[in-house]
Amino acid sequence: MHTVYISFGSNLGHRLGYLQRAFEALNGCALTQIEASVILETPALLLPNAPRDWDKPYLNMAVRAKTSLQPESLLSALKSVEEACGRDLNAPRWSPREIDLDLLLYDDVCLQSERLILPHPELKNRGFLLHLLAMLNPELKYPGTDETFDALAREALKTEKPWTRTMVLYPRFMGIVNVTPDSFSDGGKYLDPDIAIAHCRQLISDGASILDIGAESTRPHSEQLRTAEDEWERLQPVLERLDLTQIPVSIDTYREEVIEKLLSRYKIAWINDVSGRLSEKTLHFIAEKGCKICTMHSLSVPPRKDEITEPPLEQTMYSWCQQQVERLTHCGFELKDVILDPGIGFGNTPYQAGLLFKTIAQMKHWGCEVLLGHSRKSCYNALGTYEPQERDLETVSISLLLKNKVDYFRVHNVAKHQRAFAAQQWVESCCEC
Ligand code: A4P
Ligand code: MG
Repeated sequence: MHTVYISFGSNLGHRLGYLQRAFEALNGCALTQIEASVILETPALLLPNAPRDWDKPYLNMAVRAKTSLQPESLLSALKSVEEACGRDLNAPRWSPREIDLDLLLYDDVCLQSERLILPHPELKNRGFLLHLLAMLNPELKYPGTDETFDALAREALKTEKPWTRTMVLYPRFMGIVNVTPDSFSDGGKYLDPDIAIAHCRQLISDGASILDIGAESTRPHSEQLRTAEDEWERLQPVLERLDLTQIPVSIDTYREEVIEKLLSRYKIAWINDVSGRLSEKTLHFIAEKGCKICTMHSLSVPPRKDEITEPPLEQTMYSWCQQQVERLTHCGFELKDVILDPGIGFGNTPYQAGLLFKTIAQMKHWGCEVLLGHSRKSCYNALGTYEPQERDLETVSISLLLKNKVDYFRVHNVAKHQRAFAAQQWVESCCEC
């Protein structure tokens, strides 16, 4: 087996989504024991006289991995993943791209063939690449020399540091967009469609993998919208202005009329059903449209204090998952298109939330993905008397604790999550190998 370092770059479309897609295509196929660095956002390096609209910031990342492929075969594997991700391999040099995969190092091989140069010829000219490799292994030596990446990165970055923030590839964050007057933490802030759109763009730029747009608050005691028409009137102006081919969007709704209209007109990635009780007809329709379903455990919507799951909670959740999986697969969903959500604060007490956090890993047993919606919830009142918008610290710390047990964290503050996860990822991926 050979040790390789590969750089990933994207500056077109949903950049984080492309990095994730390429990573998944390589993991377990061309590459094994793959470890990702943090992701940096860097200004585009351009050739002189490049068109101005090529000046789009990149997300750049490096991975360390093992491979049994020879260098040229590995290069071919990288090229086919680029193509599968939609990159036009004939586009001009250094033009914006969905994904760029470059082989930086292959053991300590130095070679120059018609197709391949090792180490990558630009490696020493790119401060951000030296920095990423130094973060993965400061003691690694540039092939054929005694120079460490620690020394190379320090020298290259003496005068400038071309990035301002970092993020991580995983877990995935679902950014919350409440187009409502009365949501518990940000009600009224994004009711204006233009402000809602700006918030959507900000969440994607902060590192969200998907947005969850909702037009009706389901906080305790919230007033439910009177008609599907009211809900539609809030959703439509936002959806009209978003480029849904670039941004994966989930809609938080359980009104069947709204779902019917939505999926007939727009490319929606998920329906987020907090009732968990859609009719079979609607479920069949969602599955036929190739849309995923997120189903949440809830005894009532909005949650009522007197409707609480009786002990034992674990047994209730087990039976509910079993029943949902049976029903949803019967209605045409594949398990990969079902996301289970325990519904923190819906039919469970703050004390039971503790148990749900502790046992959520068991939900993975069903072969579906798992989503946790714990952001700023009132269960954190068990720890203090903070206003909802002050509960990000508690939210982030629970997310960190559960990062290997949950696929999606549905959160208000994606930027703070990315900062915290990047710090952990740096240390976890750093080693001397
Ligand atoms: N090739 C030779 N050696 C290698 C290698 N070690 N790894 C040949 C990968 N490819 C190698 O590359 C063109 C040809 O180089 C390949 O077909 C292969 O036979 P490409 O990736 O298809 O095209 P490219 O990316 O446009 O060209 P190149 O020369 O690889 O450019 P770079 O170095 O990838 O630069 N700004 C920021 N902030 N972040 C970036 O990641 N990237 C670029 C592209 C420009 N500006 C950037 C960034
Ligand atoms: Mg390249």
